[in-house]
Parts: sequence; structure tokens; C-alpha cells
Amino acid sequence: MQEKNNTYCGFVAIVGRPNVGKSTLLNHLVGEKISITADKPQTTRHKIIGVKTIENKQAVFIDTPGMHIRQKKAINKEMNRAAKSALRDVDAVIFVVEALEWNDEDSLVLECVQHVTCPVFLVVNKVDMIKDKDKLLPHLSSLAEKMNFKEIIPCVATLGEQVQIMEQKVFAVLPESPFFYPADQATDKPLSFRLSEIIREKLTRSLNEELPYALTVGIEKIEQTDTQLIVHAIIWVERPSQKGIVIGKNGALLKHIGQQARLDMNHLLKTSVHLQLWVKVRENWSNDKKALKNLGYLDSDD
Ligand SMILES: Nc1nc2c(ncn2[C@@H]2O[C@H](COP(=O)(O)OP(=O)(O)OP(=O)(O)O)[C@@H](O)[C@H]2O)c(=O)[nH]1
Ligand SMILES: [Mg+2]
Repeated sequence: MQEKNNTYCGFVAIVGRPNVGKSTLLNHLVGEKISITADKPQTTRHKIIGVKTIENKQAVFIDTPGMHIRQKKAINKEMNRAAKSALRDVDAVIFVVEALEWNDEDSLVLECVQHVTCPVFLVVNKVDMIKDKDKLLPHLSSLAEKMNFKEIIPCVATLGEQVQIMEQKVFAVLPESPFFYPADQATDKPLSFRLSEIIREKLTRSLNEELPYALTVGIEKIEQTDTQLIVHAIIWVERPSQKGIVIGKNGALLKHIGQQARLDMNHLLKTSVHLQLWVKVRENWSNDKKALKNLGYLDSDD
């Protein structure tokens, strides 16, 4: 007799060096903004789950921090550790690279994915950036020699190009299993985390040089009134001079960040949000393990 109601479910790690488009891809795969993105390396700092359920199949995608080599602070070690740990016990891997590029950090990621036993899909992202399209095929052939990839899929994550095809191919390798998440749940992260990340995205996009790496955001309190949600957030920086830059002349930059973040929060929560932002100094937080723990950077499940 044919079995009814079989379900398929599995974990799918999205890995790659910084800035190749992993989080952009995750958001397109899930169909919702789950993970923040910016045109700077090391934007994602945590493993972030995005769940996509279609009928009797569920893929639990894990976005990861870009694996990197040169930075040596405690937070960088933690990010690399989180990315590597995402490869444990997964059912498929999406390894993202940038079209026509290959560097030491891609090689580091390759070394890690060569050890997994599940199918590895190579996604060659940003093909829209290629000026001479004739270069793509030879590039794909050279990538095919690096390991036995299940598939090599060129893609434009920002436009969602080829993302549906990728989804079909990944869904086809999910094992038979009960669902891990309710069908209507899109991420594992609590609201406070999502709100803090929205603020960090606006800061990362607005600030230059080292400043995005010197700050983190914590949500102190969320209050519900009759008419709106009041979110109290602290932006932590490492030095007093950085505080002044984040606030800006007459508070202009902080106001701009607040306006941008509030729009995204209104959209996410479908309610009016009032955002209270403070900037405080916590010396050397990014290289201090105790501070990292307090600020939510040490995942307990790794
Ligand atoms: N032109 C182009 N830009 C892209 C594409 N995909 C992503 N980007 C841009 O590349 C930048 C980095 O994208 P992210 O999704 O934040 O990259 P990431 O791999 O998650 O980066 P980290 O979290 O730092 O490791 C952003 O500015 C994206 O808009 C693409 O297909 N084409
Ligand atoms: Mg990212």
C-alpha cells in the first residue's frame, strides 16, 4: 500500500567567504527578509535560520558568517567557528562564490566543504557583474574541477535569478523526516534579535571603514502601548570618538539610522514602532570573550 502524508525535511548550510551574497540568497530562498545584507564584508555575525516550507517539504536554510582569514579578534574567531559548525549534520550545502573570482578565503571554504558527505551545490553568484560573458563557461569548467559538486548553478541573488531552480534542486535531496519547524515559521531568531539586526544593517550601510566592525546593537526593552510598540536599543561602540561619529553633527546620523530602521520595523511588525536609540561605549568589546558572551555572540549549541 502506498504510504500517505510522507514529509521531507533537512538542514541546508549556506557558506562562503564574506560579501559573496549568502544572506541575499537566503532572503530570496525564504521569500522574506530574514538576514541583513550590506556591501561590506563580515556583515552576518551569527548563524541565522530561514525556513521554507512547500507542501510536504521543508528546507531549513542556515545563513552563516563569511569565512575569513586575516582578522584575528575574538569576534572573528567566533564568526569562523559559527560558520564551520553550521556544516555539521546538514543534509545539503550551498557553497556561494562570486563569478570569475577565487581567492584564499574561497579555498578555505572549499577545504571545509570537502569534508562533508552530503551533496554540495556550488552557486556562482553575481553573474550580472561579468562584462565579458564568454568568460563564464571556462570559469564554470575550472570550478567543476575543484571537487565533485552535485550541481553548479550560476545566479543573480539580488534579482532572484535561478533561485527557484536552485530551490527545486535542493528540495529534491531532502531526506524523509518530520518537519523541524511549524510550516508558518520563517526563522528561529527572536524578535529582539531581528530588531537589533535591522539597526545594525542601517549602521553598517551608513558608516565607513572600521566603524561597522566596532559596533554592536542590543535591545534593552520592548513595550507595547495601545497604539504602538516602543523599542529601546543601545548601539555599543568601542571608543568615545566613535560615539560622536555614530551620533553625527547635531544628531543627524543617528536620526537618519533611526528613520531607516523604523521603516523596516513597521514593515516587519505591521504596526507603528517608536524607536529610542542610545549610543554607549564598551571598550574593546569585539576582542573580549566575556563581553561577546554578554552581547549574545557565543551560541550555546556549537
Ligand atoms: N551585483 C550583484 N550584487 C549582489 C548579488 N548578490 C548580492 N549582491 C550584493 O553583494 C553585497 C553582499 O551581499 P550579502 O548578501 O550581504 O553577502 P554575504 O555573503 O551574506 O556577506 P557576509 O555576511 O559579510 O559574509 C550586497 O551589497 C548585495 O546587494 C548579485 O547577484 N549581483
Ligand atoms: Mg551575510
